[in-house]
Amino acid sequence: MVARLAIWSATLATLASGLTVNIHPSTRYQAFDGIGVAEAFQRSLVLHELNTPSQKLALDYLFSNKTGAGFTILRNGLGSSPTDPFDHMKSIAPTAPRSNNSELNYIPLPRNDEYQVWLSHQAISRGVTYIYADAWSADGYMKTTGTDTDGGYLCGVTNTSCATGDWRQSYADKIVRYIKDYQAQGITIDYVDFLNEPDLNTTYASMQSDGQQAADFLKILYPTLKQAGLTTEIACCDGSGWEQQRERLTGIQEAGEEDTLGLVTSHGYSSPLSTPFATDKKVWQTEWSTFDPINYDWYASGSQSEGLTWANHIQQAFAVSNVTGFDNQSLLFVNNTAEVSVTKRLWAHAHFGSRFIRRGATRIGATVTGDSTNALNVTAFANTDGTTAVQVINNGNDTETVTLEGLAVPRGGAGAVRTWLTNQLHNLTQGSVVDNNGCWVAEVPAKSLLSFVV
Ligand SMILES: *[C@@H]1O[C@H](CO)[C@@H](O)[C@H](O)[C@H]1NC(C)=O
Ligand SMILES: *[C@@H]1O[C@H](CO)[C@@H](O)[C@H](O)[C@H]1NC(C)=O
Ligand SMILES: *[C@@H]1O[C@H](CO)[C@@H](O)[C@H](O)[C@H]1NC(C)=O
Ligand SMILES: *[C@@H]1O[C@H](CO)[C@@H](O)[C@H](O)[C@H]1NC(C)=O
Ligand SMILES: *[C@@H]1O[C@H](CO)[C@@H](O)[C@H](O)[C@H]1NC(C)=O
Ligand SMILES: *[C@@H]1O[C@H](CO)[C@@H](O)[C@H](O)[C@H]1NC(C)=O
Ligand SMILES: *[C@@H]1O[C@H](CO)[C@@H](O)[C@H](O)[C@H]1NC(C)=O
Ligand SMILES: *[C@@H]1O[C@H](CO)[C@@H](O)[C@H](O)[C@H]1NC(C)=O
Ligand SMILES: *[C@@H]1O[C@H](CO)[C@@H](O)[C@H](O)[C@H]1NC(C)=O
Ligand SMILES: CC(=O)N[C@H]1CO[C@H](CO)[C@@H](O)[C@@H]1O
Repeated sequence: MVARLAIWSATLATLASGLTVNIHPSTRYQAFDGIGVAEAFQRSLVLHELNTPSQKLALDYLFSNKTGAGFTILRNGLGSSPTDPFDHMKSIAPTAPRSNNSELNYIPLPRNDEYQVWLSHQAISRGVTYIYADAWSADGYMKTTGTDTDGGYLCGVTNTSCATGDWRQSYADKIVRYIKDYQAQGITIDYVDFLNEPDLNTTYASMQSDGQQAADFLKILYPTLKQAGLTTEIACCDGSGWEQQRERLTGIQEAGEEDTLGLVTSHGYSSPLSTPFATDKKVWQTEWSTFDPINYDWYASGSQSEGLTWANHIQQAFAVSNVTGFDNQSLLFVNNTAEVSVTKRLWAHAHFGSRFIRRGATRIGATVTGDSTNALNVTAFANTDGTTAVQVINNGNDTETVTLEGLAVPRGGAGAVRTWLTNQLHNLTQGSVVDNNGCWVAEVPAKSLLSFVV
């Protein structure tokens, strides 16, 4: 008895010096749509070529809400290339029609799409809720340059003058056809973007556009989608960085076309995510990565490609930049038809995936008290089923004893509170909390991400 008391008071002494994470359920922020992954550029084919057990493993790593990251958004590529060598994405209208007034020369869904259709079904069967189709460019014959690669502009938008005329309606018709082709395969495309990194001119498929020029096409695309009876909403513009996207969104707003958008999309390469965009539209970060060699570390030197770095990027995207979705890093590597390995980044994403946070959840207030120089960063999301997921990142060098306060005691008491830990040694390892008079206490090791699920 005496011995037990001694242990108990020692525990309390440790607790008293710890930090408190305060959850404020009535402080409600943006809705949560999910986290996502892109398998454009024939990456779906790579997954398809895996042998059966490895394929199941890879798909489960990405999409399973029981054993994987629980991604619920899939970003597919909408092809613009005339042919499909290497990773090129072939168009459904690869050869030029007689003129901009003629119907396009449609072909059945090319190879890249066949595998994207397959992957979309695999993803949906594992709980994916959003399919996002993104075009890197219009077809070459619709552009000022005559090719889908190396930048150039869509004929018909501001500051273009093409001998072949205005191709905006043709491009809009092609997008409608593409959505209907997927529909015929049982796949609803929820969002479509007609641009990718329109601030860049690259050697692969690329099409440039500023906000005014995007607005010039939105004027045509929006009514064309409506007339076709499609519920697919328009996303724009997958700017290569947050500020490049902000500039394009501002241009669209100034041109009076913001209402045509269902979603604002940005990448994180050219400039990282920062203050929110001035919009009531939902915002997704749809591509951001490093091009470093494969890095399986969670934390070694704090480099850009480590898991902990990405855990912070994801958390800050939701907490600071007001996104409702966050897509893709180099998460999973396929070496040959049998070998699949995942990086720690996958487990960083998993803390924000559908195992813990479901579509329709709302981000709620979460603050840390106890020591103003603490190294914790926290976020919290309330699910519609009454559960709450709290993500605590300890960027510091010391283990922190963290008390969670502010949430109603769930049925089952502390036993209904679970923790999940990821760091250099752990990949989402399940644990439990100590009940301290209705407050729940857990240790968060240095350089770790711990989720509480209440
Ligand atoms: C988990 O995935 C299954 C499909 O495998 C889906 O039916 C279910 O709704 C998902 N659950 C959550 C909570 O997302
Ligand atoms: C895009 O870059 C290529 C290669 O540098 C260049 O030849 C071309 O003129 C550029 N296109 C535009 C529209 O700036
Ligand atoms: C069109 O060109 C004019 C003159 O070069 C330039 O001032 C304007 O910014 C351009 N507009 C767009 C939308 O590119
Ligand atoms: C074809 O281009 C011409 C010249 O720009 C334009 O007047 C016409 O409306 C375009 N056709 C279609 C179907 O958009
Ligand atoms: C955050 O985004 C939502 C839409 O998802 C919007 O209604 C809200 O005003 C935004 N908040 C801020 C601070 O920008
Ligand atoms: C994370 O913590 C750092 C240091 O306390 C702070 O500067 C930053 O704003 C925090 N980020 C979030 C998302 O809370
Ligand atoms: C990829 O597979 C080859 C042959 O099976 C092997 O030699 C190589 O080490 C593997 N590379 C990685 C990064 O796993
Ligand atoms: C955790 O995942 C990494 C790859 O990200 C793997 O190398 C390691 O063996 C896994 N550890 C455990 C304990 O499962
Ligand atoms: C952690 O340790 C490193 C190296 O000793 C130091 O540079 C860094 O400031 C420490 N971080 C914190 C949050 O104390
Ligand atoms: C741009 C990028 O990083 N894309 C990657 C997204 O994640 C999938 C799965 O790990 C990779 O195949 C893509 O290359």
